[in-house]
Amino acid sequence: MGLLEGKTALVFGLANKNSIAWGVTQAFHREGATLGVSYAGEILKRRVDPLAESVGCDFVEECDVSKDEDIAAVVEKAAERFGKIDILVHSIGFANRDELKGPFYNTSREGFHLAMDISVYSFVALARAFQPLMNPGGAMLTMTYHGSTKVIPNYNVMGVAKAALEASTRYLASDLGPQGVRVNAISAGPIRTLAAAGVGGFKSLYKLFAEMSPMRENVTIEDVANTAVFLGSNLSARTTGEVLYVDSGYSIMGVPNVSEK
Ligand code: NAD
Ligand code: 0WE
Repeated sequence: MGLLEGKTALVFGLANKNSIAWGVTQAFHREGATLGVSYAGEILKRRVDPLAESVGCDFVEECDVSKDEDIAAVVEKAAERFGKIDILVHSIGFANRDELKGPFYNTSREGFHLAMDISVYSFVALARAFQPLMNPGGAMLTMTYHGSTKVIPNYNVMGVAKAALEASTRYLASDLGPQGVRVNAISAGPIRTLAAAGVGGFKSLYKLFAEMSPMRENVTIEDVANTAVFLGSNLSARTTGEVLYVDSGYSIMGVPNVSEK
């Protein structure tokens, strides 16, 4: 029997087959969950529709999380279709490309606001909007990165946004705990997704990761997805407000393994 049998999950942030959200969707399907997916805009529909179809998911909704009316519309449709839901996955982040290079102090006011709105506030807004639909024993999940607590060159305003996202996870966990809903974050190592494409220095960062992490291996969307299964399932019944690292141990290292060189 699947670990998510009898549970309904909504996954936000599907863009293409490389998306962490797609890994999560596939793993949830494998574990027997009933699924709904959401994507950002019209242009992604062409990619997302066939992916959803391949896992027998016919709840596929467009939702730009910067628009309150879009969020309200998905809530209404989800209530109509599923009644209650058990798992909500937030796998969304965005900053303007020009904020992800050069000194952090060059972050514009507008760029700061945008990154915080799409990457942080959207999780708070989704949590509020879906809270009335959540079954007790339910779980909410978001995706974060080590740049929240340590400086990763060029990650800049996204690092600040991830710090706020992790703090939001704790506040939401405190709010929703009494109704039996858990809220956790997964901190994934670097993965080649759309959100990593064209990021200056990503390639060397990716390579360094495999060399420096205790397990000497990069992280896949399947690795992240299996942890999402755990955090969405009853196996993690008493874990909430946590940031769980899926990073081959990278973040525990103080210096690289110089003895190997
Ligand atoms: P991705 O590009 O596949 O996913 C990012 C998603 O955010 C896309 O589907 C995009 O459409 C969506 N999005 C952007 N603006 C939106 C909006 N206004 N409304 C709705 N959706 C919007 O890349 P990914 O790597 O799968 O990213 C998913 C999450 O994982 C992000 O929060 C990212 O920060 C986080 N993360 C990624 C990595 C990595 O190395 N790839 C590592 C750790 C954490
Ligand atoms: O969270 C992320 C992705 C963040 C991201 C990336 C982009 C690139 C394209 C947010 N917005 C945009 N906007 C774009 O226009 N990661 C953890 C992956 C990532 O992004 C980096 C990294 C790593 C790792 C950016 C700079 C340095 C390292």
